[in-house]
Parts: sequence; structure tokens; C-alpha cells
Amino acid sequence: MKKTEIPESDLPKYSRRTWIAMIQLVLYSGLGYAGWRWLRKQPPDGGILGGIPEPLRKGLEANENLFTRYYDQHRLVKEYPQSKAARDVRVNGNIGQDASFATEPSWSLTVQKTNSEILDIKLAEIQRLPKTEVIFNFKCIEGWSQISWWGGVRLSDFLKAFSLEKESTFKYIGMSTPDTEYTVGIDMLSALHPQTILAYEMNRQPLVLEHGAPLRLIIPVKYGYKSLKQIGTIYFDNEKPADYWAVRGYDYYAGL
Ligand SMILES: Nc1nc2c(c(=O)[nH]1)N[C@H]1C(S)=C(S)[C@@H](COP(=O)(O)O)O[C@H]1N2
Ligand SMILES: [Mo]
Repeated sequence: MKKTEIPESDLPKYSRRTWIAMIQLVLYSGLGYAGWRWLRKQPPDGGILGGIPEPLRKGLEANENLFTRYYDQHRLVKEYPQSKAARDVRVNGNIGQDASFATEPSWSLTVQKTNSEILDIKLAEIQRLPKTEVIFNFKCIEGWSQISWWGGVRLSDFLKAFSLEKESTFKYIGMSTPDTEYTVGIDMLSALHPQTILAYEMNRQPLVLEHGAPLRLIIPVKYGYKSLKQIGTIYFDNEKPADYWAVRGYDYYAGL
């Protein structure tokens, strides 16, 4: 059978498939753009969370609910031998930190009880409590991690020692630097986790200012931004306490 020659100009320039692909591309990018415009027009989530559009915050909160539901408070974060701990520990962020405060001999930790009583606790009183050490892979959300070694008192031991049992039934624990600039809010289950400590040592040495002297939080079940350096005040609430990075759009829960 003789092949009929089709003149070049009569040949379709693009195949049917190519046309469909092109139309899809145009439609989907239009949808994507419309979606983006819609998201930008949504009101911010408001309150202490502020900052990001409501639907995005809803997404984070759905995530948080899942995390909380499946969170196992007895599951331990992996620990490492002392030989694996970094000697040269990275420093990240110094918001709310103040050198004069760290060396102040009159330093004390402020604990606001829920009956509005205030406790002023000296470092020596904290150091008298049983010491717990944790060597774990500290993870910063900016994309680095490092095995580091911390010593201090379990937050749960601390709460018991200072008769803060009633406070421990609240949903959240809030912490802030003495100037209240840097803040974190921690759900109580994570706060009571056995590896969550109020640390005053790193590599068996007294904590230095850059790492949060005289006392910092170390909470291995969460990203690094929850491990507040240089604690000034601790308080309790059933509403989410102020949180420096959550208000700037990061996840409040920050679980690992
Ligand atoms: N007061 C205070 N605490 C803070 C920060 C900060 O800027 N100020 N940065 C956080 C972040 S993002 C991380 S990753 C860790 C880093 O702790 P490091 O400097 O001891 O490595 O501290 C957290 N705690
Ligand atoms: Mo971080």
C-alpha cells in the first residue's frame, strides 16, 4: 500500500497529549494562584499565636492534635555515650539573654504559683535536688543537629520538690527570660517527660552564658527553640502561654 504523503504544514504542531498537558498546566497554576490569593486574604490567627493566616495555623493545630494523641510519655529519646558528646557545642540565638543577670549573686528563679504566691528559688536549692544527665541529639529547626550533654534536675522532680503538684495538673507550663523577651510554652505531658530537665551543666561544667547560664530548659522531645536559655520565670496555665517562635509562625508544639 502506498503511503500518502501529508504535507508538513497540515501536521498538528502538538500532539493531543501535549495540548492536554498545556491546558492542565494553565488551569492548575490558575488554581494555585487563586488559592494563594485566598490564603493571603485570610485573617491572621490572632491571640498570642498571631502572625500566620488562620488556615495555616489550623493545619499546625491538626498536626498538634495527632502528635498529642499518639505521644507516648514513656518513650525515651535516644541517648548516646559520653564519648559521642560534642566538645565544641554550637551556640544558637541569644534573644532575651543578659550577661549581668547570669553572674548576679542574688539570682533566683521566679515561680508563679497558681494561687498567685511567688517562689524565689536559689540555684543552690536546685543543685541540691537529684541530678539527671541527658546526652542526646539536639535538633535545631534551622537544619543542624548535634549530640550534646546536659546535667540538671528533672523538671518533674523539681515540681515535686517544691510542692507544685497542683500546678502540674495545668495544661501548660510557661517560661520566659528575666526580661520576658524570649518565651516558650510547653504542654504539661512533655514538660513532665523524664528527659526534660532544668539544666545548670553542660559537659559536666557549669553552664556558660551563651548556653543559658545559670539555668536553662533542655527538652529533648522538642525542637531546640523550645529549650529556653536563661530562665527567669516559670508559670502555669490552661491556655497556651506566650511563645516567641510560635507567634512568628513556627509550630507551637514543635514535637520530634
Ligand atoms: N533565651 C533564649 N533561648 C533560646 C534561644 C534564644 O535565642 N534565646 N534560641 C533557641 C534556639 S532556636 C536553639 S536551637 C537553642 C540553641 O541552644 P544552644 O545555643 O545552647 O545550642 O536555644 C534556644 N533557646
Ligand atoms: Mo533553633
